[in-house]
Amino acid sequence: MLTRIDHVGIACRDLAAKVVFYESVFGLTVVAMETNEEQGVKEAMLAVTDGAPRPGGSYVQLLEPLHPDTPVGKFLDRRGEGVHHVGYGVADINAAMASLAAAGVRLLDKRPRHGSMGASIAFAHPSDIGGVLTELVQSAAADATTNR
Ligand code: V0V
Ligand code: CO
Repeated sequence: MLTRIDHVGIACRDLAAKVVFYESVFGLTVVAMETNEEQGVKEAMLAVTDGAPRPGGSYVQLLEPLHPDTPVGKFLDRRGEGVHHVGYGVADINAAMASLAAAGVRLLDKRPRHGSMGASIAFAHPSDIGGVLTELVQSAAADATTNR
């Protein structure tokens, strides 16, 4: 079901400062910056790659909450800055969601939502996955492949 690690989501209080840190210390490059009102975040995707960034690659996703009363805002209050979730690539998000539900894992989304860089995403409850908030990601690149 899981084809790759799409991104590691990291909660931070100051997105601009963390972007500068990851760029200067790790030499990463920002490939997208978005505000996602539905998810309550301002976020940056930085490509983790040994060549040119490509669709379907791996990313660090830096997340700053838009308000305290959001998933990332509550996480920062409770646990402070750090790893918030892992996003895994899937070829077919609807099939992956059905498969998780059949295994008794609670989904936090009834249907796929809009994610970074045009992806379709859905979250599964951390309490059912050993304390790891888990995100399914069908990237726009995967969509394009399916439709070809
Ligand atoms: C909460 N818990 C976590 C957690 N957040 N455990 C691991 N990782 C996290 N990030 C624990 C919490 O400590 C509780 O454990 C338990 O889950 C239930 O907590 P709760 O009181 O229900 O907590 P809430 O109200 O903070 O809600 C947590 C959930 C919420 C996971 C339900 O954050 C959510 O719906 N997240 C999905 C959406 C999201 O995270 N969006 C932001 C990223 P104990 O104390 O009972 O043991 S947006 C994104 O990634 C995008 C756009 C993208 O990739 O494209
Ligand atoms: Co994410």
